[in-house]
Amino acid sequence: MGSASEGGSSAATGPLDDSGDGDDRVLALDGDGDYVELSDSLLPGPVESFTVALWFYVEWQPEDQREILHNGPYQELECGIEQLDVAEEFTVFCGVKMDDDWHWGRTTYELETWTFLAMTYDAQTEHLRIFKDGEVFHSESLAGRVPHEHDRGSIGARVNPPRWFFPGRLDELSIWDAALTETELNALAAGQLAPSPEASWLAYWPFDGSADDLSVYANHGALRGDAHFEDR
Ligand SMILES: [Ca+2]
Ligand SMILES: [Ca+2]
Repeated sequence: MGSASEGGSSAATGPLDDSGDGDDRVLALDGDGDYVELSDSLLPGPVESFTVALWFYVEWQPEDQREILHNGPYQELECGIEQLDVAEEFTVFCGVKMDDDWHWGRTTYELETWTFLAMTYDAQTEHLRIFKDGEVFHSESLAGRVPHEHDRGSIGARVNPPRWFFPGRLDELSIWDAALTETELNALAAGQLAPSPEASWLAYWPFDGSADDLSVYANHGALRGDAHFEDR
């Protein structure tokens, strides 16, 4: 996967429209007061295993940390971007807090490039893995409990008070009740993975003109600031 795989691969081309209606749009955030406030937690209840997956595109990297998604302060789950030093090392990170300890993965990303990010936790194998464009950049043996306290989730900022606004575009944010395999993640990146008996949506925000969650949990988002939708 990644930029080396051209021709038919999705990772090099960005989010794909799997609805067939030609109406694939993306959430556009200007990095100044724009975000999506969810009506409920990112994880709707107790889960053993999970996957969080999304496409992101950064317009410009601020000097401070900015959020892709966040849940807290009790059910802590977070992905974001951060400039580590003046060497223009732009990084993307994801983490989950389990049994009171944060577990993080971090890697570099390219500006103005659609990038597919995924974090999986498999309770059977006790393994946390984080992927960029289908490649693992963090792998950790981890036994513990995924937090499930009720909490307010947000996309593109941290809330209470709103801050750390994401400067770019987000698309196809999905959360699953299983740890997707690499094959499944590649299919998801290609817009070809649908919920099944093995893996179901805990949430799905396609951002095709609204911040509605198309899963049965209906954790709909409200647009704040100038958040809007653009063609991919
Ligand atoms: Ca979309
Ligand atoms: Ca704004």
